[in-house]
Amino acid sequence: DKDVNTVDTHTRDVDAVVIGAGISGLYAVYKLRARGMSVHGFESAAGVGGTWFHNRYPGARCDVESIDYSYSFDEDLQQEWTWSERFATQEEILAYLEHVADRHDLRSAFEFLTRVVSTVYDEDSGLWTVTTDTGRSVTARFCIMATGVLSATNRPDIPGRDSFTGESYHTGEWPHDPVDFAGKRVGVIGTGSSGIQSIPVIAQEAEQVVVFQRSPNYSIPAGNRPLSDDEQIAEVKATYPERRRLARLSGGGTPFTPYPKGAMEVDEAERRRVYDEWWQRGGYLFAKAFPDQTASIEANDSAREYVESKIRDMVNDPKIADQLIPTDHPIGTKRIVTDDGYFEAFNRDNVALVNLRRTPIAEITADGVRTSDSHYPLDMLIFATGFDAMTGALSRIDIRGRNGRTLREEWAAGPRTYLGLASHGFPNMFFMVGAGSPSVLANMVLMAEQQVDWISDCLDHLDEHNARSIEAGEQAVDEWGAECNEKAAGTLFPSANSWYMGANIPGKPRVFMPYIGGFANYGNICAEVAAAGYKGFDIV
Ligand code: N01
Repeated sequence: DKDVNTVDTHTRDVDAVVIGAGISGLYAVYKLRARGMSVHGFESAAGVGGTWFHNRYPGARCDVESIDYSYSFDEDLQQEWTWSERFATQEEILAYLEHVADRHDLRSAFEFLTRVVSTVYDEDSGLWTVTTDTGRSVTARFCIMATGVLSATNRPDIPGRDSFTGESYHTGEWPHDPVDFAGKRVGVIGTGSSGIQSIPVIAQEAEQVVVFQRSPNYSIPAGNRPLSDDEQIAEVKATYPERRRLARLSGGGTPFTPYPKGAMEVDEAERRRVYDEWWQRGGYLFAKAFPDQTASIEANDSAREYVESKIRDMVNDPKIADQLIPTDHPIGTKRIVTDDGYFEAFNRDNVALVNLRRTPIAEITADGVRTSDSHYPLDMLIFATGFDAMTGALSRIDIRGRNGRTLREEWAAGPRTYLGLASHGFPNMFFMVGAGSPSVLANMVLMAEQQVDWISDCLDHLDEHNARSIEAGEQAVDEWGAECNEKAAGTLFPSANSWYMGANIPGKPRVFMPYIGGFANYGNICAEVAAAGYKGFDIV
């Protein structure tokens, strides 16, 4: 099996450890090696791919167009690889990442099936000691935390959760062997992106699907289609550099900009025309049709009403439609789901909606789910219950910086970073695509490239100055936190109980975690900090 470890497993010291072999970790290995550094990677899974390794549930796709959700660093790769669909399946994205890993010999850096349990900084030596669940320890000067932002799965503590004796899965830890739904009664808990993508696909095969919905979500049909037109593909490839340039200038890392006027600055007919156009484009980008849509409640209401009427058109039973329409958050302040046939699935005889706001789950039993008014017998129970997002993968590692201070302590009231890249007290440790950066609000692939390129330049700078370490200054962290909060406060996002806010995990601090000032702005700020000699960082 090519996924199994090929690296030598002797303890050795390296220039950098990269934790995680997803999109950002793979590129980090590539780039650091290109600088002549020795790199050792750790990955808890059996292969590369991160998110795309784990999320194999039926219907899993990316909601960013495949031609944009791909690396730009290798022009030959960009020209040679041809995506088969507008929105790629998990399978195709994983095949792509495996191809990239092989093309650049990236697997050889990684020790797979190895989970990092701690990273401890020693001030005297200036080294991090990275220890794994297999008992290995590696020392390194730099630590790149490419641990993913939607990677620590959340199985809520529902009474009786572990007593179910049928098949049980979490969408984010989906098995590699095919799951057979035929003739089975399947319960799905959760109606976020994972639930909404999988429910219509499961419904085609299963005898019955029972959807346990606590909060309805906005979802917009993807408008997916095959990319089989050679002329179109040739056109994209010929204009790739321009497409990437526009993506880097955008708010979200894809080559799209909102309509040039606000939703309330145009008349009803023009507004409708714009919404129609963005509806046709498909998916979550609808949240960005007008620039003020997630900042002004009036603008937001116009988008919400448009989508509500679409949902009513798609669902035959008006009583079911009512329950599928969110009432608890402005549209777009939770990630709008990009679906394929979700609402129509409720027109099928074999799909039932259980509204947990009316009849909450009392317990999970050996053979089903009991709500306050019924027992639903099930053969399979699927947890589409999401993740301890953005900070969960880091807080599951015992990270100790200067003076033995843990990252858990440092971030107890919410993530504290400078530019999302570094934290005070944790020299030579870089966080990839996480809290304090545009992260999940941007195209993850370009996001990862931007940060890794910045880190690589930063390491050049350290070398040029014979510096031993770089650390985020305390004041810079405070100011960046204030900047992130201020940006979020200017939007409607903090009003939603979203995972962006940490609201889905009991006890987690309520802080809007990503930087919402835009992908291009963020890139400019990072570039300015570098140009000013890494202003705000302490370099010694
Ligand atoms: O997770 P979620 P997800 N009892 O947290 C419910 C990306 N992604 O895996 O809202 C009952 O969104 C919870 O209910 P509530 C994307 O960024 C992208 O679906 O807390 N229900 C909610 O309905 C996405 O936003 C794609 O009331 C419980 C659901 O579980 C992010 O990943 C595909 C519960 C969790 O939804 C996470 O998506 C997949 C309980 N105790 C994922 N606890 C693409 O399309 C939780 N829930 C690219």
